[in-house]
Amino acid sequence: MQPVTMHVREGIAHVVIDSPPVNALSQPVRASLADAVARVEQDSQIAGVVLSCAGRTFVAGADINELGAPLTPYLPDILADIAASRVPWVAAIKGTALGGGLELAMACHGRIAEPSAKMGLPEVSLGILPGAGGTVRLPRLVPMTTAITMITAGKPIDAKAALDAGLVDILAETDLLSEAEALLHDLPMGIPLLERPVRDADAIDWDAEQKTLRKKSQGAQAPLEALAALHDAASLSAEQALAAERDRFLRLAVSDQSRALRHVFFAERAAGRSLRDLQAEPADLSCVGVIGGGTMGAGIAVALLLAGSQVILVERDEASAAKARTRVDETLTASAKRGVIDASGHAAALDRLKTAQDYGALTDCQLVIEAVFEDMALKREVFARLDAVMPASAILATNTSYLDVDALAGTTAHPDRVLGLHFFAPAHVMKLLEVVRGSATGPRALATAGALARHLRKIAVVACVCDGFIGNRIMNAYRNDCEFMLEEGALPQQIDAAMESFGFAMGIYKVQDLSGLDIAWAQRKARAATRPADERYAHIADRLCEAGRLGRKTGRGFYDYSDGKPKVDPEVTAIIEEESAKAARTRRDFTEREIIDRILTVMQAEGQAILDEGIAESADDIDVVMITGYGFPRHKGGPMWLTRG
Ligand code: T1G
Ligand code: NAD
Repeated sequence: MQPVTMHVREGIAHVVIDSPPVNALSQPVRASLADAVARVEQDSQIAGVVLSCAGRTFVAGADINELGAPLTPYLPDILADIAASRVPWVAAIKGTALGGGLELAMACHGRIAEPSAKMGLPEVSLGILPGAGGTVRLPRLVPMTTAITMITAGKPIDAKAALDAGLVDILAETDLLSEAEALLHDLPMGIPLLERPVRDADAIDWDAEQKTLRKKSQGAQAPLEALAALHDAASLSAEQALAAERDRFLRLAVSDQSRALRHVFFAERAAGRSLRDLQAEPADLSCVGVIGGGTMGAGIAVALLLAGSQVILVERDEASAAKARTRVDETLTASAKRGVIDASGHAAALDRLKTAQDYGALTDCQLVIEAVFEDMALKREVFARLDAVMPASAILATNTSYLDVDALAGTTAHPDRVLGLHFFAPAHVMKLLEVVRGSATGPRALATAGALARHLRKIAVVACVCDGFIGNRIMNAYRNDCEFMLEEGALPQQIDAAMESFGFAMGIYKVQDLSGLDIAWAQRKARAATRPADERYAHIADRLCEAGRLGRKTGRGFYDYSDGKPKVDPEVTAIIEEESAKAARTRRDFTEREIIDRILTVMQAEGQAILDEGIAESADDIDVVMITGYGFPRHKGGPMWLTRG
C-alpha cells in the first residue's frame, strides 16, 4: 500500500499520510505525497484538499535516518507545489507537527489543530535548521520574536499558543476532519504567504540576539545558523532567503555536530530497550514507597507525585518526616513557578503524599525505593526490615551511588526482587535513571524499572554492579586525573574553564562544590584499607574536606562562595601547591586542549573497561549516561562516540 492515499468526496480530496510510527517524511512518503499533489492538480473535480495523518500524530518531520543523504523528490519542491496549488489545502493537525511536518502544514493555505496538538521546529536539536522553508514561512505567520524562540530553542508550542501567535487558523472543537473541511470553505484566498512581509522584525536587535544565543548554545552551531537564516528571512526576498536556508541546511546536515546529535537521538531511544523487551509483568506503580526524605528521597517523591503516583515516604522520626514533607512542598512550589503544575496540581500532588515512620505503612506499595544515608550497615538494616514486612511480590530498590547492590540483595530472602535505581539530583528534573542489575535481579524487578522510567519520562540505562556503576565510575576516574593535573600544575578554575569551553554545562570543580564533597570523601575513606600502596593518590580533596570545605553547602569548597558566586580562593591554591611539593611534582602550565584531551582519554579508557567487563550494554549507553547525567556536551555525541567519529 502507498504511504499516502487520496480519496475524493463531494469535491474535497482527503490526502492521508500513513507511515507508522510517526509519519516521518521518508523518501517513499515524499514520492507518494508528490504523486498525490500532481493528481490534485490534474483533477478538475477537486476544489480543495484536507491533508491529515493516520495514527496518533501528524508528521514528526523528515526521516532522521535519511538526513545527510538527500534523496529525490526533495521536500522543498513538494511544498512549493502545494503552496502554488490551484486549490486550497488545509492541514488537519493532531499529536505533534514537527520539523518538516510543520513546514508541510505551513505550506498549506490553512491550518486547524486539535487543542492537545503541539507544533515546533526542533531541527537545532539535531544540529541542523529547518530545511524546507521553515525559517522563511514561520516569521510570516507569527511575530519574529516568536519565530526566533521557536527555531533557535527548538521547543514545541501548544495549540493555544500556536493559535494566539497566528500559526494555526482555528482549533478543532469536536471533529478535526469535518471542521477542516469547513475551514476549506471559509478560507479567504489571500495573498500567498511568501509574498507577505515578515511580522514585526523591525524591533529585533540582531546583534544582541546573537550575543545571547552564542552564550546559551555553549558551542553548538545550529542555533546560530538558524538565527542567521531568520535574519536572511527579514532582509532578503523570500526566494533568496529560501535558497540561503537550503545552503545552510545542506552544510549543517553533513557536519560533525549534526552526526553526533543524530547519534544521541537514536542512542537515547535505544537505551533501556532490554527492559522493554522483557515478558515479565511489572509491579503496579500507583503507590510507591520511598525510605528517606533527604535531597534524593524528596526529589524521587516529587517525580512520582508529578507522574500521578501516591507516595508513602518513611523517615526515621517525626521531625525528619516533617522536614521531608516541607522539602517536597518547596520543590512542588518551585515546579509550579516553572509552570510544570498549577496551584490545584500542587495541592493534589501533596495530597497524594503520606509520611510515616513505620514500615507497616508500606504494605500497599509494590515498589519501594530506599534513599537513606550512603552507609552500608544502615542500608542493610533497612533492606532486612523491608524484606520482613513487604509481600514477596514487591520490588525493593536502592538509590545508592556506589554501594554493592549484590551485598544488599544478599541480606534479603528474595534477592531476585532487589535492584538499584540510581536517580540523579534533582531527581524530579534529571532525565537519567541508571538501573543497576544485581547478579540475582529477576525479570519482574527489571520490567518494573522499565515501566518506572516510562512513568517518570526518564531515560533508563542498564548497568551491572561495580564501584560507581557507569556514570560515577567514569566520573571518579576523570576526577582523579583532574586532581593529578592539579598536582602537576593546573588550578581548579583552569580545568573548569577548559571543560566549559569544550561545552560541559559546568566544570568538575563547580559540580563537586554543588553536590557536596562529602559522599566521595566517605567513599575514599571506605576504600582506603584496600587501596594498593603503590597506587597514585592525590590528597587535595581530602585536605579540603578536613578543613570543613564541603562545597557550596558550607560556603567553601574548591571555590569560595561568600559572595554567592564561585570565587578563586588563595587558600585552595596554597593547599594545591603544598600537595604538589609533597608529591615532588614540578608545577607546569597546561593548555585547555591538553586538559580536555586528558579528561577525554581517561573517560574513554574507563568506558572501554566498563564495556569489556560487561557492566554496560553498549557504548551508546555510556554516551547517554555522560550526556544526560554528567553535562557532557550533547553536540559532541559523548565520549565513546568521539572515539569512533
Ligand atoms: N525520523 C525517524 N524516526 C523517528 C522520527 C523521525 N523524525 N521521529 C521518531 N522516530 C522514531 C523513533 O526513533 C522511535 O523509534 C519511534 O519513532 C517513536 O519515537 C526538513 C530536516 C515525534 C515527539 O526532530 O521528537 O524535519 O525507537 O520513542 O516519545 O526541516 O519521536 O521505536 O524504533 O520518540 O511518542 C525533525 C523527532 C526532523 C522529531 C514522538 N523532527 N521525534 O515521541 O516516541 S528533521 C524531529 C520526536 C526535519 C526538516 C528537517 C519524537 C515524537 P523506535 P519516540 P514518542
Ligand atoms: P541526605 O542526607 O540528603 O538524606 C538522607 C535521608 O535519609 C535523611 O533525610 C535521613 O533522615 C534519612 N534517613 C536516615 N536513616 C533513616 C532510616 N533508618 N529510615 C528512614 N530514613 C532515614 O542524603 P541524599 O543525598 O538524599 O542521599 C541518599 C542516597 O542517595 C545515598 O545513598 C546517596 O549515595 C544516594 N544518591 C545521592 C545523590 C546526590 O546527589 N545527593 C545522587 C544519587 C544518589
